[in-house]
Amino acid sequence: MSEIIWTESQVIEHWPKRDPASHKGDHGKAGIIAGSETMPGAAALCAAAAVQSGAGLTSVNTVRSVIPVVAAYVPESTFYHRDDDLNEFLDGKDAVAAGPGIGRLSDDVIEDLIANFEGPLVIDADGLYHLNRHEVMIRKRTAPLIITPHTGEMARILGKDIEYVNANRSKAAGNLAADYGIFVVLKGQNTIVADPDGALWINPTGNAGLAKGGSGDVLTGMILAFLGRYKAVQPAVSSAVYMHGYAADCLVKQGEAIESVTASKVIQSISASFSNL
Ligand code: B4P
Ligand code: MG
Repeated sequence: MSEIIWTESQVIEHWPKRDPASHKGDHGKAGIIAGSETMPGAAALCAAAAVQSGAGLTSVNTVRSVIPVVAAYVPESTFYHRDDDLNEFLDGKDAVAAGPGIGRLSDDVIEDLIANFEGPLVIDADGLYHLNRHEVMIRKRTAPLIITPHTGEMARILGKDIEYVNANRSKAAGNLAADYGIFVVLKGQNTIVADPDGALWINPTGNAGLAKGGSGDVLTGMILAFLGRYKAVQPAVSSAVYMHGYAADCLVKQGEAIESVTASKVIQSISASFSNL
């Protein structure tokens, strides 16, 4: 399997310019299925990251009690209630991300998305918990599927232990991507993006300040926004991973203590890091 570092010059080369005459529909209609009563922040962070990363329209599908929390943090979002018709929510979406903070009992929605959503679909966090149940449907799916496990989640998907994944990161990501025909984002230091053809793209940015709850939700929102703005999946995903790490690196360079990096601060750093490129 070839391993290629996704560098700053590749991020710049693939960066989608914002046409001066464009309207919001040109920059991606992003759908987020996230949050639950005990995890409202996951939906808020994911939505804020998508908006900051340039998504044209960001809609959040969540439970009733979470809507005011997200609306206060991200007033640019629109909302759908989790119990309403999923097809109505999916209508017109260019890309969808599902999983952050939804709870492990919400597997029906993941099954429905894999079977029925015809655009790029990102599955993260709790959405990955029962992924293996959907193996047959994943193999049948023709639209892109991107999964974003951390080491612990990857170990569960593979039915191996964490030590195995740590010792075999490239092989684990590459084989799963090629076997299922999906994109696998294996997170951690030097996150790996494996594409369905078996190519591996290694991320050089990021720091241990990201090893804190909420960082993964931010990454999911960034990947979602980039998918809505790019034509090809791999450059979108690799560039989002790069900019997520780069935003955290910018914070530390500007004097933020590594211990004090937070997901909210990474979101605030997205704008300056885009301008730096
Ligand atoms: P969860 O409820 O799954 O919470 P989380 O996913 O860990 O939070 P979050 O979504 O913010 O972070 P994520 O890793 O997705 O935790 C449940 C359980 O899983 C916990 O018990 C936890 O200890 C365990 N667990 C979590 N991660 C584990 C791991 N790696 N190995 C074993 N067990 C684990 O996203 C974090 C983001 O930050 C990613 O983009 C990642 O690439 C980046 N990042 C993290 N550390 C980095 C580093 N050192 N350098 C560069 N980037 C880093
Ligand atoms: Mg996570």
